[in-house]
Amino acid sequence: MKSPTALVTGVTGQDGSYLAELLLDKGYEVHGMVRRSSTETFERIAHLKDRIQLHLGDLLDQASLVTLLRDVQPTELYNLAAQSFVPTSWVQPSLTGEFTALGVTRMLDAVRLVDPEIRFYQASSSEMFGRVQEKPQSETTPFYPRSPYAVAKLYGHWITVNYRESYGLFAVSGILFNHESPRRGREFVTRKISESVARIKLGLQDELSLGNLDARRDWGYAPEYVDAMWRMLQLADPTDFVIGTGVQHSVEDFVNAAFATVELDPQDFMRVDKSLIRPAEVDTLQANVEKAERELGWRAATQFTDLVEIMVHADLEAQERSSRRRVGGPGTR
Ligand code: NAP
Ligand code: F7E
Repeated sequence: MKSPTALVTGVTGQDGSYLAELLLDKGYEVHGMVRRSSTETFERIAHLKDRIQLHLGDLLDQASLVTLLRDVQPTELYNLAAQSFVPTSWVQPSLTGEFTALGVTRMLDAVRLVDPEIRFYQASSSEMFGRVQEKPQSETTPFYPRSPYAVAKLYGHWITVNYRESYGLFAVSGILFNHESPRRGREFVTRKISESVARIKLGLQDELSLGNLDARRDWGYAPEYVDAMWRMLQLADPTDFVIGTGVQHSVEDFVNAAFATVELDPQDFMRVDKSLIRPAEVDTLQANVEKAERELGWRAATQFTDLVEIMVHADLEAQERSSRRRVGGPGTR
């Protein structure tokens, strides 16, 4: 019997790389969509390159998506590609809408035209709850997006629901709260902190500049979250899920835990940079994970302090490795 076949958009990103690993472990034939770039961005999937098949495609280009589905003939499609950094969405609001909102319609139309039996996962976001209308947030909490990114994600969410209801597609939306790892992009706050703390410990950097330290997030460990995505596509009927830990912490808590990991005092290195404060902030997010626990049998396992330690230790190792390649090597504080 042919192995199940999965196509992952955004395979070069944090989640795409972990999802590709999970699907390979489960015996899937794994295909990834990548966009053309003058410099390859395959760092996160370098270790998988002999086991997955990569294809050119872009969320901006409808024909490339239709051709891709015809070529790959996937049984499952995970749409993880997006312009995913919230601050950039104020600088490039229209482009964010093209990728993160209309890109979902293009992908759903490709599914509808090529093979409506394909099971479709849409990477929705807790940012859609924005100025929260209820605490904690569940699948039935009203949305109030606070950035062009969140508005675009909300469109992607509703078009997924709409194509499920209009055309009977097996299309689900996973409303994922923040999830982090050593593969997180360096511009997101957790990775910015873990990398900076590692560099400060090694004497490679003097200070850490951050914006709003009071924002509270429900931070989990990314490899666990891609398992929830897979579980959603194995259900008998398509339905949407909130995925998170159910526990929230502030940015300041993350800073304190990260410096504690390397036994340094944050007061000696922290600086607040007002230019990093957003035009509209999401102050607090916390998931209500009852539905996921009940219907997916999924629950986050990694606790906050363990997540912080995993990230700081990974960045210490990465910085030490790259320093060894430079003459002299690092010291420690
Ligand atoms: P990420 O690391 O920023 O990865 C984004 C991926 O999208 C990259 O592979 C990127 O490719 C690709 N991409 C961007 N624009 C594209 C386009 N026009 N055509 C094709 N590919 C394109 O994001 P992530 O953290 O893994 O998140 C995965 C998804 O979940 C995203 O949709 C994000 O918005 C959503 N999400 C994330 C979180 C979270 O906490 N991580 C929470 C909720 C929802 P390049 O390598 O070429 O740039
Ligand atoms: O910010 C505050 C910032 O950029 C978290 C994306 O994956 O999760 C992510 O979006 C908080 C915000 O993530 C800095 O103001 C303070 O309140 O790590 P972040 P995000 O905006 O929550 C959601 C679920 C997604 O869907 C997104 O794709 O931290 N903060 N100082 C800072 N944030 C950053 N980036 N940099 C700072 O210096």
